[in-house]
Amino acid sequence: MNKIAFITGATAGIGEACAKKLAKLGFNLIISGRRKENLEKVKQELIANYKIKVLAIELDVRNQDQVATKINSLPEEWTKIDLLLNNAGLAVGVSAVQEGIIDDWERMIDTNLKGLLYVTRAITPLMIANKKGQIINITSIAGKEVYPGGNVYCATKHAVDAITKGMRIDLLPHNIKVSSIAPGMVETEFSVVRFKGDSKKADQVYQGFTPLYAEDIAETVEFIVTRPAHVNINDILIMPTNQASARDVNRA
Ligand code: NDP
Ligand code: 8X3
Repeated sequence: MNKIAFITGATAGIGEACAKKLAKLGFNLIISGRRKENLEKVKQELIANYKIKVLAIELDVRNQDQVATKINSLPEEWTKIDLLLNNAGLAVGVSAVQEGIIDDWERMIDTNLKGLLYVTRAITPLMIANKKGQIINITSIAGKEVYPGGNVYCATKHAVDAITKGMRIDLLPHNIKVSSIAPGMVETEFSVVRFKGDSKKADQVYQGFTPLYAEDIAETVEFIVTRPAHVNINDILIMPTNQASARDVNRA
Protein backbone atom coordinates (compact mmCIF):
# COMPACT_ATOMS: atom_id res chain seq x y z
CA MET A 1 0.00 0.00 0.00
CA ASN A 2 1.28 3.49 -0.83
CA LYS A 3 2.28 5.76 2.01
CA ILE A 4 0.47 9.10 2.37
CA ALA A 5 2.17 12.49 2.62
CA PHE A 6 0.45 15.77 3.53
CA ILE A 7 2.24 18.85 2.17
CA THR A 8 1.46 22.45 3.09
CA GLY A 9 2.33 25.06 0.48
CA ALA A 10 2.47 22.60 -2.42
CA THR A 11 1.35 25.20 -4.97
CA ALA A 12 4.84 26.57 -5.69
CA GLY A 13 8.54 26.40 -4.97
CA ILE A 14 9.90 23.93 -2.46
CA GLY A 15 6.52 22.37 -1.66
CA GLU A 16 5.75 21.70 -5.31
CA ALA A 17 9.20 20.19 -5.93
CA CYS A 18 8.79 17.99 -2.85
CA ALA A 19 5.37 16.84 -4.09
CA LYS A 20 6.97 15.65 -7.34
CA LYS A 21 9.84 13.96 -5.49
CA LEU A 22 7.51 12.18 -3.05
CA ALA A 23 5.26 11.14 -5.95
CA LYS A 24 8.30 9.58 -7.61
CA LEU A 25 8.93 7.68 -4.37
CA GLY A 26 5.36 6.34 -4.57
CA PHE A 27 3.60 8.42 -1.91
CA ASN A 28 -0.08 9.22 -2.37
CA LEU A 29 -0.31 12.96 -1.78
CA ILE A 30 -2.54 15.42 0.00
CA ILE A 31 -1.41 18.73 -1.48
CA SER A 32 -2.57 22.00 0.02
CA GLY A 33 -2.27 25.74 -0.44
CA ARG A 34 -4.45 28.80 -0.96
CA ARG A 35 -4.23 29.17 -4.75
CA LYS A 36 -6.90 26.93 -6.29
CA GLU A 37 -5.59 27.20 -9.87
CA ASN A 38 -2.04 26.30 -8.87
CA LEU A 39 -3.30 23.39 -6.77
CA GLU A 40 -5.27 22.02 -9.72
CA LYS A 41 -2.29 22.44 -12.05
CA VAL A 42 0.07 20.62 -9.66
CA LYS A 43 -2.54 17.89 -9.12
CA GLN A 44 -2.99 17.29 -12.87
CA GLU A 45 0.77 17.21 -13.40
CA LEU A 46 1.22 14.67 -10.61
CA ILE A 47 -1.58 12.44 -11.87
CA ALA A 48 -0.28 12.59 -15.44
CA ASN A 49 3.29 11.66 -14.51
CA TYR A 50 3.08 9.31 -11.53
CA LYS A 51 0.93 6.32 -10.62
CA ILE A 52 -0.33 7.81 -7.38
CA LYS A 53 -3.53 9.23 -5.88
CA VAL A 54 -3.72 12.95 -5.20
CA LEU A 55 -6.13 14.88 -2.99
CA ALA A 56 -5.96 18.66 -3.36
CA ILE A 57 -7.20 20.79 -0.48
CA GLU A 58 -7.57 24.55 -0.60
CA LEU A 59 -6.16 25.53 2.76
CA ASP A 60 -5.02 28.72 4.44
CA VAL A 61 -2.88 27.52 7.34
CA ARG A 62 -3.62 30.78 9.21
CA ASN A 63 -7.27 29.82 9.58
CA GLN A 64 -7.44 27.45 12.55
CA ASP A 65 -11.12 26.54 12.01
CA GLN A 66 -10.47 25.73 8.37
CA VAL A 67 -7.39 23.66 9.21
CA ALA A 68 -9.18 21.65 11.91
CA THR A 69 -12.36 21.16 9.86
CA LYS A 70 -10.62 20.12 6.65
CA ILE A 71 -8.19 17.74 8.35
CA ASN A 72 -10.85 16.24 10.64
CA SER A 73 -13.11 15.59 7.66
CA LEU A 74 -10.55 13.88 5.44
CA PRO A 75 -12.03 10.83 3.68
CA GLU A 76 -11.21 7.70 5.74
CA GLU A 77 -8.77 6.38 3.11
CA TRP A 78 -6.66 9.56 3.54
CA THR A 79 -6.42 9.61 7.34
CA LYS A 80 -3.41 7.34 7.77
CA ILE A 81 -0.88 10.09 7.11
CA ASP A 82 2.70 8.80 7.15
CA LEU A 83 4.48 12.07 6.45
CA LEU A 84 3.67 15.71 7.19
CA LEU A 85 5.79 18.27 5.37
CA ASN A 86 5.29 21.60 7.12
CA ASN A 87 6.53 23.81 4.32
CA ALA A 88 4.03 26.69 3.88
CA GLY A 89 5.69 29.92 4.83
CA LEU A 90 6.78 33.35 3.74
CA ALA A 91 8.77 36.45 4.49
CA VAL A 92 7.09 39.82 4.02
CA GLY A 93 9.33 42.86 3.76
CA VAL A 94 12.78 43.67 5.12
CA SER A 95 12.68 46.50 7.64
CA ALA A 96 14.23 47.63 10.89
CA VAL A 97 12.08 46.83 13.88
CA GLN A 98 11.39 50.53 14.57
CA GLU A 99 9.99 50.89 11.06
CA GLY A 100 8.29 47.51 10.83
CA ILE A 101 4.86 47.12 9.26
CA ILE A 102 2.63 45.42 11.80
CA ASP A 103 0.52 43.67 9.13
CA ASP A 104 3.69 42.14 7.63
CA TRP A 105 4.71 40.85 11.05
CA GLU A 106 1.29 39.31 11.62
CA ARG A 107 1.31 37.57 8.23
CA MET A 108 4.67 35.96 9.02
CA ILE A 109 3.81 34.99 12.58
CA ASP A 110 0.35 33.71 11.59
CA THR A 111 1.67 31.65 8.67
CA ASN A 112 5.11 30.41 9.66
CA LEU A 113 4.47 29.85 13.32
CA LYS A 114 0.78 29.61 14.18
CA GLY A 115 -0.15 27.94 10.88
CA LEU A 116 2.49 25.26 11.32
CA LEU A 117 1.19 24.64 14.85
CA TYR A 118 -2.46 24.41 13.72
CA VAL A 119 -1.63 21.84 11.03
CA THR A 120 0.61 19.87 13.37
CA ARG A 121 -2.06 19.88 16.11
CA ALA A 122 -4.62 18.46 13.67
CA ILE A 123 -2.42 15.78 12.10
CA THR A 124 -0.40 14.41 15.03
CA PRO A 125 -3.42 12.67 16.67
CA LEU A 126 -3.94 10.78 13.38
CA MET A 127 -0.31 9.67 13.41
CA ILE A 128 -0.51 8.68 17.07
CA ALA A 129 -3.64 6.57 16.32
CA ASN A 130 -1.69 4.98 13.49
CA LYS A 131 1.28 4.33 15.83
CA LYS A 132 3.80 5.86 13.43
CA GLY A 133 4.63 8.94 11.44
CA GLN A 134 7.21 11.40 10.26
CA ILE A 135 7.23 15.19 10.26
CA ILE A 136 9.62 17.47 8.40
CA ASN A 137 9.56 21.18 9.19
CA ILE A 138 11.09 23.61 6.72
CA THR A 139 12.97 26.16 8.79
CA SER A 140 15.77 28.33 7.35
CA ILE A 141 19.26 29.70 7.85
CA ALA A 142 17.08 32.52 9.26
CA GLY A 143 16.21 30.09 12.08
CA LYS A 144 19.86 29.93 13.05
CA GLU A 145 21.08 33.46 12.38
CA VAL A 146 19.57 36.94 12.35
CA TYR A 147 20.28 39.52 9.65
CA PRO A 148 19.46 43.24 9.36
CA GLY A 149 15.77 43.81 8.70
CA GLY A 150 15.03 40.11 9.11
CA ASN A 151 13.93 40.42 12.75
CA VAL A 152 10.41 38.93 12.65
CA TYR A 153 10.97 36.45 9.81
CA CYS A 154 14.07 35.20 11.65
CA ALA A 155 12.08 35.03 14.88
CA THR A 156 9.42 32.83 13.27
CA LYS A 157 12.07 30.45 11.92
CA HIS A 158 13.95 30.38 15.25
CA ALA A 159 10.58 29.48 16.79
CA VAL A 160 10.06 26.66 14.30
CA ASP A 161 13.52 25.38 15.22
CA ALA A 162 12.48 25.30 18.90
CA ILE A 163 9.09 23.76 18.11
CA THR A 164 10.81 21.05 16.07
CA LYS A 165 12.93 20.14 19.10
CA GLY A 166 9.86 20.18 21.34
CA MET A 167 7.88 18.02 18.90
CA ARG A 168 10.70 15.50 18.82
CA ILE A 169 10.51 15.13 22.59
CA ASP A 170 6.70 15.05 22.79
CA LEU A 171 6.29 12.58 19.95
CA LEU A 172 9.13 10.28 21.04
CA PRO A 173 6.81 7.76 22.75
CA HIS A 174 4.65 7.57 19.62
CA ASN A 175 7.15 6.36 17.04
CA ILE A 176 7.01 9.66 15.16
CA LYS A 177 10.22 10.97 13.63
CA VAL A 178 10.71 14.74 13.55
CA SER A 179 13.24 16.52 11.35
CA SER A 180 13.96 20.01 10.14
CA ILE A 181 15.60 21.31 7.00
CA ALA A 182 17.16 24.77 7.12
CA PRO A 183 17.96 26.06 3.64
CA GLY A 184 19.98 29.09 2.70
CA MET A 185 18.85 31.03 -0.37
CA VAL A 186 16.58 29.04 -2.69
CA GLU A 187 15.33 30.64 -5.88
CA THR A 188 11.53 30.29 -5.77
CA GLU A 189 8.64 32.76 -5.51
CA PHE A 190 9.92 33.54 -1.99
CA SER A 191 11.58 36.87 -2.81
CA VAL A 192 8.76 38.02 -5.11
CA VAL A 193 6.41 37.48 -2.16
CA ARG A 194 8.85 39.15 0.26
CA PHE A 195 9.13 42.24 -1.98
CA LYS A 196 5.37 42.29 -2.63
CA GLY A 197 5.54 41.57 -6.36
CA ASP A 198 8.63 43.65 -7.18
CA SER A 199 10.33 41.06 -9.39
CA LYS A 200 13.29 43.32 -10.17
CA LYS A 201 14.15 43.50 -6.46
CA ALA A 202 13.48 39.78 -6.12
CA ASP A 203 15.81 38.90 -9.02
CA GLN A 204 18.63 40.92 -7.41
CA VAL A 205 18.62 38.54 -4.43
CA TYR A 206 19.91 35.72 -6.64
CA GLN A 207 22.21 37.76 -8.90
CA GLY A 208 25.91 36.93 -9.32
CA PHE A 209 25.88 33.47 -7.75
CA THR A 210 24.14 30.14 -8.11
CA PRO A 211 21.48 29.78 -5.42
CA LEU A 212 19.85 26.57 -4.32
CA TYR A 213 16.86 25.37 -6.31
CA ALA A 214 13.66 23.83 -4.97
CA GLU A 215 14.81 20.47 -6.36
CA ASP A 216 17.84 20.57 -4.00
CA ILE A 217 15.50 20.73 -1.02
CA ALA A 218 13.30 18.00 -2.48
CA GLU A 219 16.39 15.77 -2.70
CA THR A 220 17.09 16.50 0.97
CA VAL A 221 13.54 15.47 1.83
CA GLU A 222 14.09 12.29 -0.19
CA PHE A 223 17.24 11.54 1.83
CA ILE A 224 15.39 12.01 5.13
CA VAL A 225 12.37 9.87 4.23
CA THR A 226 14.44 7.04 2.80
CA ARG A 227 16.53 6.43 5.96
CA PRO A 228 15.85 3.12 7.69
CA ALA A 229 13.23 2.99 10.49
CA HIS A 230 15.85 3.20 13.26
CA VAL A 231 17.50 6.36 11.86
CA ASN A 232 16.23 9.91 12.28
CA ILE A 233 17.84 12.97 10.73
CA ASN A 234 17.30 15.74 13.28
CA ASP A 235 18.34 18.76 11.26
CA ILE A 236 19.97 19.59 7.96
CA LEU A 237 21.45 23.00 7.16
CA ILE A 238 21.85 23.24 3.39
CA MET A 239 23.46 26.23 1.70
CA PRO A 240 24.47 27.32 -1.79
CA THR A 241 28.22 26.80 -2.21
CA ASN A 242 28.58 30.56 -2.59
CA GLN A 243 26.75 31.40 0.65
CA ALA A 244 28.63 31.02 3.94
CA SER A 245 26.09 32.62 6.28
CA ALA A 246 22.84 34.57 6.06
CA ARG A 247 24.89 37.67 5.20
CA ASP A 248 27.95 36.32 3.39
CA VAL A 249 27.35 35.61 -0.26
CA ASN A 250 30.19 35.46 -2.77
CA ARG A 251 28.77 37.23 -5.83
CA ALA A 252 30.59 37.54 -9.14
P1 NDP B 1 7.26 30.07 -2.39
O1 NDP B 1 6.75 31.46 -2.20
O2 NDP B 1 7.69 29.65 -3.74
O3 NDP B 1 6.19 29.03 -1.85
C1 NDP B 1 5.54 29.23 -0.62
C2 NDP B 1 4.41 28.25 -0.46
O4 NDP B 1 3.77 28.50 0.81
C3 NDP B 1 3.36 28.40 -1.53
O5 NDP B 1 2.93 27.14 -1.96
C4 NDP B 1 2.22 29.13 -0.83
O6 NDP B 1 0.98 28.71 -1.35
C5 NDP B 1 2.38 28.59 0.60
N1 NDP B 1 1.73 29.47 1.56
C6 NDP B 1 2.06 30.74 1.90
N2 NDP B 1 1.17 31.23 2.78
C7 NDP B 1 0.27 30.24 3.00
C8 NDP B 1 -0.89 30.13 3.79
N3 NDP B 1 -1.33 31.14 4.56
N4 NDP B 1 -1.59 28.96 3.80
C9 NDP B 1 -1.17 27.94 3.04
N5 NDP B 1 -0.09 27.98 2.26
C10 NDP B 1 0.63 29.13 2.24
O7 NDP B 1 8.47 29.95 -1.35
P2 NDP B 1 9.42 28.71 -0.95
O8 NDP B 1 9.03 27.50 -1.69
O9 NDP B 1 10.81 29.19 -1.06
O10 NDP B 1 9.08 28.59 0.58
C11 NDP B 1 8.73 27.37 1.20
C12 NDP B 1 9.25 27.36 2.62
O11 NDP B 1 10.67 27.40 2.60
C13 NDP B 1 8.82 28.56 3.47
O12 NDP B 1 8.50 28.10 4.77
C14 NDP B 1 10.07 29.43 3.50
O13 NDP B 1 10.12 30.23 4.65
C15 NDP B 1 11.15 28.37 3.50
N6 NDP B 1 12.47 28.81 3.08
C16 NDP B 1 12.67 29.39 1.86
C17 NDP B 1 13.92 29.78 1.48
C18 NDP B 1 14.18 30.48 0.19
O14 NDP B 1 15.25 31.12 0.06
N7 NDP B 1 13.30 30.39 -0.80
C19 NDP B 1 15.08 29.54 2.34
C20 NDP B 1 14.76 28.92 3.59
C21 NDP B 1 13.51 28.56 3.93
P3 NDP B 1 -0.28 29.67 -1.64
O15 NDP B 1 0.26 31.03 -1.96
O16 NDP B 1 -0.96 29.01 -2.79
O17 NDP B 1 -1.08 29.61 -0.39
C1 8X3 C 1 14.95 32.39 3.46
C2 8X3 C 1 16.42 32.62 3.41
O1 8X3 C 1 18.26 34.23 4.08
O2 8X3 C 1 16.33 35.16 2.94
O3 8X3 C 1 14.58 31.75 4.62
O4 8X3 C 1 16.17 34.46 5.19
S1 8X3 C 1 16.79 34.19 3.94
